[in-house]
Amino acid sequence: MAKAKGQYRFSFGPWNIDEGADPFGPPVRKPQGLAKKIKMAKKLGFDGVQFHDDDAVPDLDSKSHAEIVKEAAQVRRMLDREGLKAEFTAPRLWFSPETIDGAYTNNNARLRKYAIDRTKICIDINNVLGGSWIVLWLAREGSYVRESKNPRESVLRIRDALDEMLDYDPKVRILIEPKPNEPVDSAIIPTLGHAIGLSYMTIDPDRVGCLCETAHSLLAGLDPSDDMAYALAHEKLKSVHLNDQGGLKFDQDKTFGCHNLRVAFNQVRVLEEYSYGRNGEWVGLDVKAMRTQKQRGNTKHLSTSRERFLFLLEKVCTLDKKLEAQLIAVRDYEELDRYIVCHLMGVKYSG
Ligand code: 3MF
Ligand code: MG
Repeated sequence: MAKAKGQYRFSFGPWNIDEGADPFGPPVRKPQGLAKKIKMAKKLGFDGVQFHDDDAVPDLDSKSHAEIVKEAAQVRRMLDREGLKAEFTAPRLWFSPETIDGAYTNNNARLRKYAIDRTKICIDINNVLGGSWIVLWLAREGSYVRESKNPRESVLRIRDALDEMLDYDPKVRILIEPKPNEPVDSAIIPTLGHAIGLSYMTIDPDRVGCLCETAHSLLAGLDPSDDMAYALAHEKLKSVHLNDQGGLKFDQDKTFGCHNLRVAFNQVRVLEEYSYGRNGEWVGLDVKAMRTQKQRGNTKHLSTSRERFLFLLEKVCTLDKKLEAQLIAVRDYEELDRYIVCHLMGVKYSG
């Protein structure tokens, strides 16, 4: 049964309001603190915030466990005051000197231990924040030089790391956010299919799901709505990072639907058709403002992405399903295509 419209809850992370730096140039906008970003969320129509462990507790490697818990509790109070919820916390395992050559797949045992210890702290922070899951974007679990890492061993090391997390906290739920490349040339877990396969290798597959990001599927040459459908068929689609991407380039994190409205429509459609959100799943928007954007309007990409999701939801709900079924029954897919495009463009369709 289709879910009533307007019941979606939206979330984003503090990194989605940024200063516009890129590998070729410095920041162009003023930084805004976490407290300010949390305050802005509600006004922008969002109900949830996503975190990296060190978004909630900056410089956490230099702090005691008690200090970490105390600071996380302060962030929890900020959220409570605004009527917001934490969606998830993700360990930032790609920034420190310890994770230059990867986290769970690092060739050095001492550095692999750093990654596990840091993840356990992230789980503790998430519990204080009240987040539903932890998210693993396996940023540096891969190689630049094929021979530098054992790819089979790496899969088993990531599995062992997942098992250790599941064992550490019997309630923790883990989502894998796969991405085929960037920053590494070649990722060990590049797609949702890999992530789901890996989940079944763990000691508790029911607590391991996935997060599908539009741009990451596109970078793997896949259709994001098909990827979502695949994860839905496994009952493992627990979060999404909607955005857009102009083909096989760097990860652009463009405003949802700005590049390919039809691909965006099909993502909204598959989520709506299978009642995504009914069990507390959020619609996350992992979008970035263009570097050209001035300070004013530095959150427009967030409100526009949300607005576009809702416009497309309207298109999903007003699609003539009977006509669609008739055209499928007679195998007139040319006509089906014509109808869908008329519908999306808002022009009158005459059969
Ligand atoms: C990279 C990403 C990341 C993750 C984030 C939370 C910085 O391409 O998409 O954003 O979404 O780390 O898992
Ligand atoms: Mg993402």
